[in-house]
Amino acid sequence: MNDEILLELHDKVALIRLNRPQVLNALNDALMDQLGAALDKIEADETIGCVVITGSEKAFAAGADISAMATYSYMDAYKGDFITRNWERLKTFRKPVIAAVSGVALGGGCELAMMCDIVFAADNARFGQPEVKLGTIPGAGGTQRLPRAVGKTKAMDLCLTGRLMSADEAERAGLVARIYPADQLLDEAMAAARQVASYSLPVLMMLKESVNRAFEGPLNEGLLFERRTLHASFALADQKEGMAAFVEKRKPNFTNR
Ligand code: DAK
Repeated sequence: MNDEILLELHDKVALIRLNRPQVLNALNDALMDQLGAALDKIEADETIGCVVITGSEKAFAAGADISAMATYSYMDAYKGDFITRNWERLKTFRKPVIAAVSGVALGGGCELAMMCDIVFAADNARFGQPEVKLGTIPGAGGTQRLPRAVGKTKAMDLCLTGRLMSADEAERAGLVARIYPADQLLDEAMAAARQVASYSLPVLMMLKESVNRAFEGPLNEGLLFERRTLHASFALADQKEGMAAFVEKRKPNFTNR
């Protein structure tokens, strides 16, 4: 089997590189299977606190592999649970994930970036949902996550025209958290991931779960979930340690308990 992704462990940070450069990291079943397997491994590894997913300088991912799906029938896609079964793994992954996007993030590539928790972009990055040009629609969350990220009118503009959006526009619209020169992007994403991973892992997981509630339910339910999760955090040894360290003017030593 080819290495459709490359997994590197750097202390508390896992770096996943999408690795199909000959097709601009177009996403096929094998790549998504390997991504899911890597996420399983990282989830089970207590020492890892944050993940960075990146592509090449030219492409984060140019979308689902068009040649692989071009001749699919409805039944092939439906019965095979096309892409869905292996894409869902990222959605259920509980540790923080940073997408470091350089070059194109189109179609499924943009959808993959949006499934991550934070998106950093290189100044050469371009985002889009050009499926309309292929006679189909975004199918891995694009019609749902893009409006939540950039608002309805810009999401409609991007999906209905298939045009691409620059890193600057994506940052202004709220899809991208930070922009860096392309040659600094990965270093900056790894530095942010190291910072995140230095905190208590159960707190990071609680935080991620709570922020995600903002996208998945009504405000009152989200606020209640947040409040109860805050209360639960007071059961953690890491909460005692974090607050004691502040009072004693020293660095906290979190134990993920
Ligand atoms: N699939 C397969 N191959 C691709 C590809 C893709 N998405 N994108 C690029 N490639 C290949 C090209 O065919 C070319 O291969 P060779 O000709 O060298 O063999 C190689 O990568 C380099 O591409 P170009 O020569 O085109 O490079 P350029 O710099 O000229 O252009 C480009 C870069 C990104 C503008 C262009 O390649 C492009 O427009 N690519 C297609 C972008 C696109 O339409 N993406 C959306 C794909 S549809 C689902 C979930 C998700 C999806 C579907 C279903 N379910 C849950 C059911 C997602 C759908 C999509 O993403």
